[in-house]
Amino acid sequence: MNVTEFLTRSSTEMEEGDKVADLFRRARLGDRSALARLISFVEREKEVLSFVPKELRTEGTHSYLVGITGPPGAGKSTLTDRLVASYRGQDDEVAVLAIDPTSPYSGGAILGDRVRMQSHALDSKVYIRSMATRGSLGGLAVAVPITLRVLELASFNEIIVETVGVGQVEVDIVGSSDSTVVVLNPLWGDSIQANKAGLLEIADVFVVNKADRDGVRQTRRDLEAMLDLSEPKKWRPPIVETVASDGRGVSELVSALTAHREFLMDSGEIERKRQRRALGEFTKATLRLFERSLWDSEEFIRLHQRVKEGEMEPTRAAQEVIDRILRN
Ligand SMILES: Nc1nc2c(ncn2[C@@H]2O[C@H](COP(=O)(O)OP(=O)(O)OP(=O)(O)O)[C@@H](O)[C@H]2O)c(=O)[nH]1
Ligand SMILES: [Mg+2]
Repeated sequence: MNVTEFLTRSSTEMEEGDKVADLFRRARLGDRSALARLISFVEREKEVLSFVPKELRTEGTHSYLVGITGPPGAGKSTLTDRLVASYRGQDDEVAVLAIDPTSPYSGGAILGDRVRMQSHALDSKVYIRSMATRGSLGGLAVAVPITLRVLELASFNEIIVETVGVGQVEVDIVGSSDSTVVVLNPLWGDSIQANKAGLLEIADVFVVNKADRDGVRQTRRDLEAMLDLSEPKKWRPPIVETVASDGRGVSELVSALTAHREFLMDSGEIERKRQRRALGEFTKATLRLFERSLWDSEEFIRLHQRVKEGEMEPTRAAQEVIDRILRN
């Protein structure tokens, strides 16, 4: 089967498409079980976005996307809980996507995250969803952006993505948000670790959480020094001190986010961010689809065998795959 055939849907797939379209309509009206089913489809790598009903597509809904990242245990979930409360105070509908809360780094199980966000468990205007990588980061890189689109189509005002800032995939995911919050703690050597993990480049706002502990001023100085050394940009990330566990500093964080959002709008940067996000999604989805469809191609399997037997040079075989499949 070639790519064209792969993309041509059978009649049963069309029926499934109708079902998915119906789920989208229900999700838009606030049906959480429909939303949950859509996201489960995405996790299982089923196609959903091509079945979004026309009337939902044309509205061009845009949610404000906030990414929260930082080292394990920095207080990301506690802070997320506070942010949710603040947005709910404006009567907004908020979705939270907690990525890989079962990761060995975080030590916090999904249950732990739920507990920390439990103040919103009974609020029908808040939707909290965990997504585990199950070791498949490649899958995650595609599943997260699609899930964010699904949540956007369900018309949440704000979507908060929480992820531990440990690997490139996680950093990429969160770094493509409209506003990215990097959460650090006092005197952990965090700022240096953050630098290594590439967290400094993606930060739009820095939070020094657990400001009830010693070393806040030192950490702030470290961060300021690092910002001074980095290339000057139109937006200099502010540093906000918070005590997420009792709510201190949270309103400053909300103000910093509002200021950044206004900067994005006024400078036109928000459009560029969305374009970059769409293009990244397109590239990743194409590669993923291509990779999956390769194994349905007899031509690919034949060449695979020839490389295995040492009958053909790998790069030449790769070129032939591209020539034959793409020009098909
Ligand atoms: N002292 C103090 N403790 C805090 C503060 N914020 C959060 N904590 C505690 O720090 C621990 C970790 O908080 P979480 O919100 O789960 O941190 P996290 O970054 O989401 O953790 P992972 O998702 O597991 O990486 C919890 O026991 C919180 O109660 C704070 O400002 N001060
Ligand atoms: Mg957490």
